[in-house]
Amino acid sequence: MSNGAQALMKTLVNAGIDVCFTNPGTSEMHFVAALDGEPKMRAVLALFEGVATGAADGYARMADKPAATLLHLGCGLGNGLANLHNARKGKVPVVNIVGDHATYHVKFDAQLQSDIETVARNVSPGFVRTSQSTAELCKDAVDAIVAARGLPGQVATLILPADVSWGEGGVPCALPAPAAHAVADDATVAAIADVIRSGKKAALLLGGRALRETSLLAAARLAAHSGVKLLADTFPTRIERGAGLPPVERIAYLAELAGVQLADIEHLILVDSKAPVSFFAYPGKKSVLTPETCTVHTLATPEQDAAGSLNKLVRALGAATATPELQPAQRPGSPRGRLTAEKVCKAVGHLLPDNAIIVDEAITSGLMLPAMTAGAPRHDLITLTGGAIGQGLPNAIGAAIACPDRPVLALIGDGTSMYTIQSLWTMAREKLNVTSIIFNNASYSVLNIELERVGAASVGAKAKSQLDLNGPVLNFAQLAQGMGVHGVRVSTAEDLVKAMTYAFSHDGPHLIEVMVPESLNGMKRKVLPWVLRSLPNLPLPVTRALKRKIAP
Ligand SMILES: Cc1ncc(C[n+]2csc(CCOP(=O)(O)OP(=O)(O)O)c2C)c(N)n1
Ligand SMILES: [Mg+2]
Repeated sequence: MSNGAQALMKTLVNAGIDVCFTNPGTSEMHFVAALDGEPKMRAVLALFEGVATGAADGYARMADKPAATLLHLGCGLGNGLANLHNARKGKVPVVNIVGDHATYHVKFDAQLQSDIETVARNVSPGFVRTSQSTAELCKDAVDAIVAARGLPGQVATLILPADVSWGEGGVPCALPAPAAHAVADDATVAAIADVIRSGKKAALLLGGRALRETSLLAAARLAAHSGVKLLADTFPTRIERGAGLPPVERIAYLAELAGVQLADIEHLILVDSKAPVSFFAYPGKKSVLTPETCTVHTLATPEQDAAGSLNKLVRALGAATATPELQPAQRPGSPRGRLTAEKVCKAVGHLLPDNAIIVDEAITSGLMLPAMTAGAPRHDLITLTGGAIGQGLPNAIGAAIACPDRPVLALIGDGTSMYTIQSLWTMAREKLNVTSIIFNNASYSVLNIELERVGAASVGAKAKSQLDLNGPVLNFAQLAQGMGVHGVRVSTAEDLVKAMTYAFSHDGPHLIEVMVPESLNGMKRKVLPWVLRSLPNLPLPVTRALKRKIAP
């Protein structure tokens, strides 16, 4: 005879969910106790819920299946919200198990009583359920897992009252076979094939799963055969790139630069993506980034099989034998001298190990990363899908657990790293092969740029100090050591190369704090808004050259 928690544990493991990122409390104690009876479940403690949820996100991006989180009531779930938001935007499957008070205790409005479902709905609109009985619990769990791992993936939240968890009579349930995913129908493929044949300027915008190898190769065949341009979402959930894979240009973060990329596109064909809009609204600027003359088509929705749909289009156009353009292997040389963010990106391109996973939350310090790593050995790149910072370090935990044989390199801004810095402790405890590079520019640098761009009237000392991390300057090498992670601080390219070489050849987590000036400071920061404003009035070749300079 099992209690609810034991049966739930079996159900999860039988469904292939064998990692759970936890931050438990009293209402989750039976679930915690059930861990001992289930050797197949790996439980990973995080010291803040945002670490647990971000780790589950990073895990699923790399494992292509969900992990579970174990969170403590509404407040624990709320602490984990930002990274669940990023998972939702990235269409990443996550199964939240949120403990709750016993059903009969709710009416007393005890200290931790809160409306969990309302918190959950924000990030798991497709599945929120409070399980009502031990007998039904595992059926509820199966429904949550099915919801999470469908296409598109989503965050599913199962709320587990303590008495449902400790009650006897739990019955493990099995998962139904996964549903087959539809490919684009014949009419859609024929219509898009006609658009491409028309000779008008067309681009494929690839997002979601369309940024994996099979889809990329199909898209590159279409590009080689018919001249369609390949574009990728600004912030991919996971993109496979590097030497031997088709290169794809990502839509720029800065709306003005995205405008340059899309200026002459007459037909934009979406593949598991959506028509691009600017990250924020700015006074007097458009939200929609496609030109008014551009028609948007959908080859495959996020519910559909992107690779299957692309290959169907390849066949329709007779492009199956076209030779896709592949990125040649090429690395930048070793950087020298006083560090800048660009030199750090150069060192990454110079040294990136084979088959690495890069987590990019470097914000302004990562501007040169795509160009510097374009021809590096094949790797996966994970990015900040939902714009809620504090994702990178937790994602690195999840990626390292999903892929224990692959090196993980997390490139993180100093500001963003502090949202979920507790990640370092979990990395140490789990002995994960993660190298974190923290860009210490002592600033929320990007917000200085945004301050200029939104056209805020006058900017005084009090305003500026809200974006400044200069007093006291954080010491990340020491923070790392305090959490059991080997940490060093470097200021020169030579020391960085040494530290990276050491980190890549020694197991366990490493942190390298790079002391860098802001990428866009002084003159560059002053000129940028002016350059961006003038782009629409310049000839296209000039704007393209400027785009390459600012964000290659
Ligand atoms: C959850 C959340 N809080 C706040 C912000 C606003 N925000 C965006 S970037 C940023 C600072 C990033 O600073 P840092 O990581 O140091 O990168 P830098 O700009 O210096 O390159 C902040 C506070 C956000 N995007 N998400
Ligand atoms: Mg910074």
